[in-house]
Amino acid sequence: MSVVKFKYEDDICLIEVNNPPVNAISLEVRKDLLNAVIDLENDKKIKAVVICAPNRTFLAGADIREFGKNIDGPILSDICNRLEKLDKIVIASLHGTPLGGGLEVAMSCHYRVATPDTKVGLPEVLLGIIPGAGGTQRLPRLAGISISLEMMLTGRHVPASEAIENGIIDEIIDDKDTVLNGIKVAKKLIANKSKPVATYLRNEKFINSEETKISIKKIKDKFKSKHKNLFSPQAILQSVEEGLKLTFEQAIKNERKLFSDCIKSPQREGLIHSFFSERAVNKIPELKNGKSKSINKIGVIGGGTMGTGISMAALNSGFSVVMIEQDEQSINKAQEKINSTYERSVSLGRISANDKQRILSNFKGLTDLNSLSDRDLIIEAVFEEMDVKKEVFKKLNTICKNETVLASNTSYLNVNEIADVVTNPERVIGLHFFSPANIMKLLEIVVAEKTSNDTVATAFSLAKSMKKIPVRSGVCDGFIGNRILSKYLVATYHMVEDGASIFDIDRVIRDFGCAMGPFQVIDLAGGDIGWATRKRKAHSRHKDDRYVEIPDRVCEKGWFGQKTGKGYYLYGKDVPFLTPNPEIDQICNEERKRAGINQKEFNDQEIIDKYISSLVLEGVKILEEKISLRPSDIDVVYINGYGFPRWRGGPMNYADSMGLDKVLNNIKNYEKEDSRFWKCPDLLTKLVSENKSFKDLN
Ligand code: 3H9
Repeated sequence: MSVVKFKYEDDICLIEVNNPPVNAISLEVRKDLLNAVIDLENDKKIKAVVICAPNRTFLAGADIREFGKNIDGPILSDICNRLEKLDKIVIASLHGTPLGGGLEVAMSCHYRVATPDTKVGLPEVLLGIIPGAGGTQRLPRLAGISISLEMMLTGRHVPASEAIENGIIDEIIDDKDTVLNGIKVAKKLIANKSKPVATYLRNEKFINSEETKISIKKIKDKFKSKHKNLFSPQAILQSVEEGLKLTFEQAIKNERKLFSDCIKSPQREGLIHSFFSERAVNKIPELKNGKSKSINKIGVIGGGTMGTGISMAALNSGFSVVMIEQDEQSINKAQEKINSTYERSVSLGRISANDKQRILSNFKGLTDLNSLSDRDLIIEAVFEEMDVKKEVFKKLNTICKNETVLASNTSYLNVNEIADVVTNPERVIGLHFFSPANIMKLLEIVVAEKTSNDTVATAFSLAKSMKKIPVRSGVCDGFIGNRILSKYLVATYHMVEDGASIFDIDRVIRDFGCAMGPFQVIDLAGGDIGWATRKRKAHSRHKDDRYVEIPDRVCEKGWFGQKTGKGYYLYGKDVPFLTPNPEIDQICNEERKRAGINQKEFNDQEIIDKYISSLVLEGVKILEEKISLRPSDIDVVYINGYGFPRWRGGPMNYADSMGLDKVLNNIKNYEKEDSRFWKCPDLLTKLVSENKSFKDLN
């Protein structure tokens, strides 16, 4: 069946696109659209054309799966140019999310009508490319240069009410029937004898003036640090700036060239990998038969940083929340924290005072655990200590309804053990939120041995309501994220003891694109947390494991990072960002001496190689043990929870791009120095011997 259908109503031609799920503009759609335009070029009877896509959404952009493949056939840019030059009025009837190529098609039409809930945008920058079908030239002509650049550099989805103010759409009709909306407008325009006005001729907002230069400079300054390392934002700016000096035709050619450069860039590959990986996380076996329970009332136990963050994440999604703390003083403190966070949002204009009141009307802070008896789901966020957690779950077992889902926000502990204290452990699950839980998108959903499919389905549905990115993890110490983190921190300590400077390591990892270096992260989280974990695990450490004492020496001085004003760096009102603690190097030197290490120098590449190798090494073990279902899930965890650069597609994707043989070779070399830590997993050897990559396992 054809993906583009035609209907005729008197002198109006209706073009309906139907390419589920999101009407992506695939080769087939482009072929059909081009044929339609050719027919219309030769048709003298038709006076108006309506393009719409009556299902889920108007065209949501090019078919991203085609990028990087050699595909012969019409290109969207040419179709848009011909569409725009038709001698009949062409109307785009929009609803849903006309994004990227979808908006570019709409902007080549002569009139745009939209339903009120429509959101438009050019999000190509998020995929490492630029709008390649005239978007960089037509959007500025409709909306002006500043607004267009801001839209293209952020990829933001702009609601219809704003789009009409900016001139991107012409009319909003409060009727969901996108076909009727289009026909209604077509009839009106024919009756008014309106003539088609091509967007490329509308130059009044696209002028190469001094004022324009100043606006562009302001935008460049605003996005400079955000887009450091990124290729496509520069190409977007270049296309617009150069377009100002070129004819429209030349500007389109220039845009096409820049688009092709972006397509070839590894950043495009990394970002598109990230896009599809974030959608693949929902493809898990439990969701095939699991049925989500209805969740309205949530209980949160613990009012610390995690408990308050989780409560706010739930409140923001409209859930009723009861939070439990041990005593009045603690609950008041937690309530005050929540209140002040919303107060700040009001003062920043993010929400209204009424919104705050409405959200907080769903919140109660109490001290009696029995108050949780009516809750549909409870998230425990108490102290990270097995006995404390078990005690809480034992009590919940007697207090809660049988069908209440019981979740633990543990970041390391064994969820099977926690589940065992409950009569029906199939309702127990781990929900590992990341701090601040009301902001961070990642949610590791830890499926224990006896967790039922329905409980898993409920957790995934909760994540969706909270607009989180859920990743399924099996049970192990630290799950996917923290288990890899532990490995990589130890690898980092080894490097430091071997002679690398802490500040060089942080710089190199930041330059690689990570949000922060490992020692900055430790200072932010508090060095005492890792110290407590190291002490907890000391008895289970093998006598032959290499143990570096440098971080312990730092903690023994009471230097826990930001919270104590001193850690690996110094903190304070007048202290510049990233000022090294001058005593750290001395501690490192003393420890190297004590451990009898012959110091060596590390270059930047050696630091990155060890960093990536340690992430991949543990990642592969996690795959072997089936803790993670696929490499791309590990990528999603690292991008959304640990500041790994999205444009590198996550550590496993980056390893693929390096070549797994090179990663294996590095690990084998390190194995010669420390065979316990760097023991090479069989799966990696197997993949290399079969000439495969992690992509093959996704
Ligand atoms: C572009 O247009 C370049 C142009 O300048 C042209 C140059 C020549 N292609 O997100 P969902 C799949 S670049 C292929 O779960 P939602 C997605 O993988 C493009 N597939 O739904 C998923 O598949 P599955 C610019 C796509 O309702 C399914 O559709 N456009 C595409 O939460 C449902 O997706 C964009 O960047 C695509 N373009 O959100 C828009 N889009 O079910 C990207 C989606 O097998 N898309 N899929 O997992 C989005 O932002 C969201 O998907 C959207 C719907 C808001 C549309």
